[in-house]
Amino acid sequence: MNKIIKGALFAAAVCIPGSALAQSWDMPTPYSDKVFHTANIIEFAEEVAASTDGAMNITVHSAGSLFKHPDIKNAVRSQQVPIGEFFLSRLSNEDAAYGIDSQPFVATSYEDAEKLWAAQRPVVTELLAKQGLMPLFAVPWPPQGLYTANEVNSVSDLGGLKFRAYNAALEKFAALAGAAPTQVESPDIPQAFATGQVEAMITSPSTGVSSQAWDFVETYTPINAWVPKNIVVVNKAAFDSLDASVQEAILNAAANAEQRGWEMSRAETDSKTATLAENGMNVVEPSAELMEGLKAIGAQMQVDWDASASEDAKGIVSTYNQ
Ligand code: PCA
Repeated sequence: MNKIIKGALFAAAVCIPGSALAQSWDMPTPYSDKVFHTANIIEFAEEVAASTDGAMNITVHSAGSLFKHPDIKNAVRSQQVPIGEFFLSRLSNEDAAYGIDSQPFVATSYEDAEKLWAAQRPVVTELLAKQGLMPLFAVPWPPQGLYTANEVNSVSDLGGLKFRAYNAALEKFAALAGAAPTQVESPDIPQAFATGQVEAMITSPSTGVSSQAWDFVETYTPINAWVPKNIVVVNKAAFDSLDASVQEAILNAAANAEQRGWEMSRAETDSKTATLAENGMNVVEPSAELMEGLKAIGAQMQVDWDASASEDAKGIVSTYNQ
């Protein structure tokens, strides 16, 4: 009897590090496993598990499999899940500050995007804190380019095209160019083209490759119009309930993921554009006329953004322009 009790106690004791104290977090993300953002997040989760000796295990549920993209932020806010990833500028309807990275021709290079994020981060952090959320890291997509069946020489060539959009800013940009925008999540792009729901889009070379754009369009024009970001946020109450050492491990892994993600993104710009060409797409430099027309639309959108922005949001742009 005594022996059995001792045995049971011993078993419980050895279980403690592995199970009794171990935390498991589910993490919904919107994009597929083929996308570098997802690979980066999986590495983040692995680093957290390794550096906490298995005390914190984050399971990544990619491609909108646990929560659909539009629901991820509120799922984290309401503690249905403690952590998640989403496209930051999707929140622009809540505050213009979230959308500045998707405004056409504000920040079009990685250098500018870094400067913009440095200015945007404190404002976004404060806004998210009001909802009990805390940003962990943000990673940009490569600069956004134009996918069409035919060569586009001026804005008028976009007139009437059924255009895939992924947020309000792109919807507006496409509409102002005379196209007909429709919201489609990235995992649904091939289906949307195949069924004729859309016939053109603006997105990164990364998403062009992961959706195999060569199956449905022939031309890629790198207009490099903006450099939008994904953000990973955590529920602050869930984070605060963790041991200090686990919190530190998460923050360290997040800082590493941010740095690694920006490097991955930079590397993808050229490598994925090359993949588009290898698969038969014409990669065409934009004409001066096209760029002029698109920039005029961007300038109009920036006037509207300004009119809808809070003082704090406008402060992002003045800090960025300094
Ligand atoms: N890919 C995502 C967002 C921006 C990008 O490059 C998409 O197309 O949905």
